[in-house]
Amino acid sequence: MGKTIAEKILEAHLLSGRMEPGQEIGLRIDQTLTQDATGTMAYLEFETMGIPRVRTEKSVAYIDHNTLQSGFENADDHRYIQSVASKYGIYFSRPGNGICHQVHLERFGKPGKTLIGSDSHTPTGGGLGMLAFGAGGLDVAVAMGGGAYYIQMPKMYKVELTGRLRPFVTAKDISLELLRILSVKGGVGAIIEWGGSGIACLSVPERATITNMGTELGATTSIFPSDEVTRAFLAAQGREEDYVPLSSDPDARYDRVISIDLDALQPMIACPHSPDNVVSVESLAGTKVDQVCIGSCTNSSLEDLLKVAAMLRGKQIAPGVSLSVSPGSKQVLRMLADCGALSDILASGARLLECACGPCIGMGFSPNSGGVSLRTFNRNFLGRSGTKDAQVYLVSPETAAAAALYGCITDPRTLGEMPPVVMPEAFTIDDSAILPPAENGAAVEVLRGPNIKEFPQSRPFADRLEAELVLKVGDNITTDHIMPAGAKILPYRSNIPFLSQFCFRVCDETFPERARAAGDGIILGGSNYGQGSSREHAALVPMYLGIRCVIAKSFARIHAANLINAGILPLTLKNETDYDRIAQGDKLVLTDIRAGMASGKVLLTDETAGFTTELLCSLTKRQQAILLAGGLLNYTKERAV
Ligand code: MIC
Ligand code: SF4
Repeated sequence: MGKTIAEKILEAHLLSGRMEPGQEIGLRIDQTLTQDATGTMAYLEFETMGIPRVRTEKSVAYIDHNTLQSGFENADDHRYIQSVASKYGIYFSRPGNGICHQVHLERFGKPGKTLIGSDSHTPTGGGLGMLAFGAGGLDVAVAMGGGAYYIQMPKMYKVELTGRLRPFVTAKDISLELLRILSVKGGVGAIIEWGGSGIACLSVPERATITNMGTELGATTSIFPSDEVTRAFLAAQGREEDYVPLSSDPDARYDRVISIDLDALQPMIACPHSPDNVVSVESLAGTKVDQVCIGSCTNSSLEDLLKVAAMLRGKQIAPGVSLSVSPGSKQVLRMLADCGALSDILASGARLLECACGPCIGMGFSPNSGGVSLRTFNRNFLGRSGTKDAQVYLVSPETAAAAALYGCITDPRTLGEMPPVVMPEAFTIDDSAILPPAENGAAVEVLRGPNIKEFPQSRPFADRLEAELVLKVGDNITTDHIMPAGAKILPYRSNIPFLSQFCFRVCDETFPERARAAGDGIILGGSNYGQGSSREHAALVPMYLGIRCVIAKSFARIHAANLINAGILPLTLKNETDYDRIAQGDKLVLTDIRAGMASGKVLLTDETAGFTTELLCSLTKRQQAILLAGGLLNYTKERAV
């Protein structure tokens, strides 16, 4: 039988397991990436493994999230990561060099290779034909040490594009349209392959916008074929030798096929507070806008910003709008400067921000109270911008530029002709901000600052757990609810005790205190619990606060893995109606946990409500052993001796 692109790459990297849906498979990982907000933890974990040098083909440490330095914390963390990278054989991309996914695409990504990154948007690499996964920091640490990366064999979905994008309709609109069709849960358990005649008109950065936002669908990853478009991109980056062609077989089998007709597509917009809350831009035209932000790993390529510059050229932004532009990389910024497009952007009244995540993760540029912000980003979760009552919408760079000019949501197609944009034949190559590791790592001293606190210790599982249900939450809880980010909190990503004060505060201000007071605790969630970021802090911090188990209708993939790695037991409701019977504050008892882990069913007694019910526990043998050892770090250490 024919194979999909993903199946071909999986097969070539298979270390264990059978490639049958739902089975756990172990994969050899060629490349890893980290960013600073998850990187400090990943490197602390790597250090405890006692491995002298990474065993991957290429590992890169980026600094792009925590770049505001309003105290010693971020600066110390940057210095720690730089020294650790140099010691253990990891390339170091300096702050200011750009957003990890954009730089990785430009300088390191290779078709046919596997990549895992401690950031949920690592699937951006799928735009180049890589099989790229977001993962928790501990999984990345293990892969750097040469260990396998485990996933459940996903289903295969295909999105067939026909026709051509019309002027002012973009790759971002394709992503938003798919989110409208599938929702933030629609890609769970699947790899999405993109194909059809319509992909020929999409450049690699446009494809990367689409694979980037596959994360918002909950997909395991997304991938495009590697074709002449890929070759041309790699050649323009001076890396044509990295090109290999990749396509699916004509008789490859897909579990689901979705078609999108590009000729009929129009500009789309995701409304507050979820990326799948999508309508047409046209339907919201005239809504007043206070702020527009262009950038993030979704839409900060040279091509995106040349289009924005062309639309802004010779014009002024509306007086009521504040516009920020954050180029995705130093390469993008230098090329904008060299061709004069930067000048067009600045002359329009835009504010230029660093080549970093910036406002996307609430690091500056928070909207005014109740403000309407249009962003070219991928997430508009409640509170993520740093202003809890802000109304954040997600759009394409073209729709963003149109809103900045007119001060209200504007369908860019009403602006007349799209000014022509010509992409240069070759990109400017300047890798001076990517520092190679030391030849002799043993001689490098790792530099630590006082903000780096100890990794919290999790405990092995006993057979019985008596605990209070300390929090009950609804569907689609994101990691931004569990462990918020933003300028005030993000500098403390290596300080779990400090972070713990902010856990779940978007939902319930009293949670951290109540959880601590309760001792052992349990959380009850709805469906798709833990969607969003790969931050393992959303598991480590609850673990630090005493959470031993999370019960939900269903879990997001990376978060479920992070819970297990942190030694927290994820259980799913067998009868969804039990959700309504269990109340916050109830005393819960789980019995025969060990046997239940093996049989797939754990008994729960709600002593307060007075009933007993069965919960599902779908753990592989490896995951059971991790939980019984008290988390992946303990498990890895136990096996090393
Ligand atoms: C995000 O977009 O939420 C982040 C910040 O990039 C996270 C990683 C993190 O929390 O550090 C992600 O997507 O994984
Ligand atoms: Fe950075 Fe935002 Fe991309 Fe996350 S989604 S990596 S915060 S730009």
